[in-house]
Amino acid sequence: MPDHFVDLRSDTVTRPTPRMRRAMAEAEVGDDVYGEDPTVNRLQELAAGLMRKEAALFMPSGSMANQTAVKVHTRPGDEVICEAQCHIYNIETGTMAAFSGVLPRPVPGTRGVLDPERVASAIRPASYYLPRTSLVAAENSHNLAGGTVMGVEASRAIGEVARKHGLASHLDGARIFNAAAALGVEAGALAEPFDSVMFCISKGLCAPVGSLLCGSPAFVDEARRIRKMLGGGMRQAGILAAAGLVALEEILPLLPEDHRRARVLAEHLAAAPGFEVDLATVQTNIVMTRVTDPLTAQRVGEGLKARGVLCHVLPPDHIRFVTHHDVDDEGLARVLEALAAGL
Ligand code: TLP
Repeated sequence: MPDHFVDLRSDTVTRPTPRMRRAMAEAEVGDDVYGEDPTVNRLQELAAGLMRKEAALFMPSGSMANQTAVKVHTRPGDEVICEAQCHIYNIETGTMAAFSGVLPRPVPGTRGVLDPERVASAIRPASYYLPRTSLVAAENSHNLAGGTVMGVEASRAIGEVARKHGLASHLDGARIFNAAAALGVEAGALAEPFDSVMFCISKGLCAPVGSLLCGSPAFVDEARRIRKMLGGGMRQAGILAAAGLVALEEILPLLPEDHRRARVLAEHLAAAPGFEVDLATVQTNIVMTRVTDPLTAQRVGEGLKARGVLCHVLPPDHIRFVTHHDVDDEGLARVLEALAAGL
C-alpha cells in the first residue's frame, strides 16, 4: 500500500526498521537445513529461553508453525479441542483437517479465554468407537476476540487439564508479547504451561518473515521433519533471523505504545454514533468494532479508505483495527479525523 495510507488492517503490514535492514545485510549465514546458520541458531536459542522451553525452530510463518504443532501432537482421526474463534481452526484454510486429518472440537471461550471445566467436559472418554482427543489448543492474545489476553493462572489451568487427561497442549502465541506486555508478566510465564508454543516476529515486532515454534527437543526434532515435509526448510535464513533478533530487542519494549493508541481509538469509536465496541476486550493492539445501522461495515471500510485509512472489514458487520509500530500519534490523529469527517 502507498505510504500516504494509515494502514490499520493488521500489524503484519509493519516493515523492517533501518536497524533490522542493516542487521539483515550483515548477518552471518549458513545452510539452516544442515542446522548450520549461526544467526538462526542464535534466534532459536533466544526464543526457547524466552518461552521457557528447551528448544525452538525457526518457521516461515505462524500458520505453518501452528499446523506443524498440530501434526506432531496428533494422529489422523483425533480430535483437537480449541477455542471456537481461534486462528488455528478458523483462519488457516482448513489445514488441520487437510494435513493432519484431525477434527476440531470448538469450545466457546469467554472473550477468547478457554474455561478449563468446559475443556475437561469436551474430552472424549477412551473408547474404541470414539475419536481420540489428543490436543488442546489455546490462543494468546486472541485475535478474533479483539486481542484479549489470558493470564498466567488461566494458562496454567488449561495446561493442567490437558496434562491430567494425558493430552498435549499447544499455544498459538502469535502475539504473546502483546499479551505479556498488557499483563505485565514475562511471555515465558504464559508459554510455560503448554507443551509447545508458537510466536511470530512478523506481526507487531516488525520483522519481515518468520515465527518460532518452541517445545521439548523431541518435539522440535519431529517438527523439523514436518517442516521439511511442507517444504519449509530454509537455507541462508539467517538474513531473516537477524531481523528477529533486532525485533526482540528494539521493538518489543515499544508494544505498550501500540496498546495505548488502540485504547484511544477504541474509546473514540465507542463514543461515535454507529459503532459498538466492548471496551473490556480492548486489552492490546486490536480494536474490534461492530457497525450498527444505518452504517454497514463495507461502507465504513470504503469511506475510511477514501480518507486514507485502511481497516479490515469482517462481513457482515465487524471491522478490525490493529495498531502497530508504523502508525504513530500523527497517524492515529488522521484516523480520528477520518472518522469525525463522517462516513
Ligand atoms: N493473523 C493475520 C490473519 O491471518 C488474520 C492477521 O492479520 O491477524 N495465529 C494468529 C493468532 C494470527 O493472528 C495469525 C495471523 C497467525 C496465527 C498466522 O500467522 P501467519 O500469517 O504468519 O501465517
